[in-house]
Amino acid sequence: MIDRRSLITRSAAMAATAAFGPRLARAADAATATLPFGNGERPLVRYPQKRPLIRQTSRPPQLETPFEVFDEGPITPNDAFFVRYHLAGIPYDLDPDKFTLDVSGKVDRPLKLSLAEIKAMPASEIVAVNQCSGNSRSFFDPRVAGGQLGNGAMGNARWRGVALKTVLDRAGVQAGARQVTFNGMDVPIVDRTPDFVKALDIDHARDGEVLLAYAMNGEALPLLNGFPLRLVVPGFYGTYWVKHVDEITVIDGAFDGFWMKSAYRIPDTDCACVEPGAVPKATVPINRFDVRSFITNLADGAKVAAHAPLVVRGIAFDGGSGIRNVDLSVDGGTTWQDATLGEDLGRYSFRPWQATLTLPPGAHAIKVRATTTAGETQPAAARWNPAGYMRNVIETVSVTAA
Ligand SMILES: Nc1nc2c(c(=O)[nH]1)N[C@H]1C(S)=C(S)[C@@H](COP(=O)(O)O)O[C@H]1N2
Ligand SMILES: [Mo]
Repeated sequence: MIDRRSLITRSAAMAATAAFGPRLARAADAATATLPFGNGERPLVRYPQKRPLIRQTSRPPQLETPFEVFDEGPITPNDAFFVRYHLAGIPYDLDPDKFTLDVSGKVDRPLKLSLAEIKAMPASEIVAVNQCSGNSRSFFDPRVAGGQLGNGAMGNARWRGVALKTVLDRAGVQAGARQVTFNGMDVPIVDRTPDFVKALDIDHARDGEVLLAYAMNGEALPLLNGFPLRLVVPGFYGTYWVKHVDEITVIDGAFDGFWMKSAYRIPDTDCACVEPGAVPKATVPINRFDVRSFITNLADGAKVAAHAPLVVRGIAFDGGSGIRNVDLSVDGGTTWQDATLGEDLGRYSFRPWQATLTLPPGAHAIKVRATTTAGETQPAAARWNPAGYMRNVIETVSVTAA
């Protein structure tokens, strides 16, 4: 998805960094990526601890992962992991030695835990996909407002931290507790922006899988992915994965802050969809991922060899049932051929898959479809909702064999 010319411009900029230092390099850094939709050109920009990523917005930073990264393997490298913020006041200077996590509300023993105390608690690890609700929003037709994301607002990492349950148990949740709220250290820079606070139901918060993570792929969290501590909610959309989390409050009602009550809501219908352009009658908070699959080694428009084995590979994932199978079709979805699933890193992880096709000369549309162990699969036609969430249509990559 990065065109050749941008790659060249980028290498020139990187060479300039090496030779002249960042100041000159910044001037030379005109690299762009072109996402496959109208007005899809975006600058490739380098932030601290990150390789060049596709910049969607700068204040607050929203950085998308270039899609070819997903072909590097099922784990997304930290320096390529996407970044999404709602608030521009990011805690750039936070001192991990002074960091504390407050746990209060309907608990017997309010806690104030240092990072060292958190790291001294029993650790757990889980491989899980973090995906923004609006991943792939730019492909909605009719188009919808919001960050015009391609398919790169997702990533898969091995998270390490303490189970939220362990911390809540230490605080002693009181009878009548209904939800737990999470607030991070980032702050709005204009008064009218509400602070970013999210809530989970008490049983979900205590399921043992939700983590307070301090490490990602064996390293401290990158600053822009929530250093020093973030919530990891396996199978749930990224909006719940509160970064720089330092305030946890147990409450006896349903939290009604802006980011739960007004934002991040989906139509209350089986498909979380409505007729294109329609306004949903009722909505509920967005929650678990639907199932998706992608081809990662062939870009749209690729030229491939005819009558020769063509390796097609990619990833599939869902909200936690796990992937049962992945199929490919080259006849518009009439017949499907099984792909071989790769390494199983757990039911919340990207599942790699691979297949070999042999194509006659001509134009071909390769479709990929995943099915979960619960029998859920992807729709042939895209669903629509006004916020541009949960896209999971069967993806198609067009290639020419010669
Ligand atoms: N503190 C804080 N946490 C946050 C957000 C935010 O704006 N502030 N955005 C959420 C959203 S919508 C997403 S998709 C994920 C993105 O995680 P990442 O930036 O590590 O990729 O962070 C979530 N956690
Ligand atoms: Mo998001």
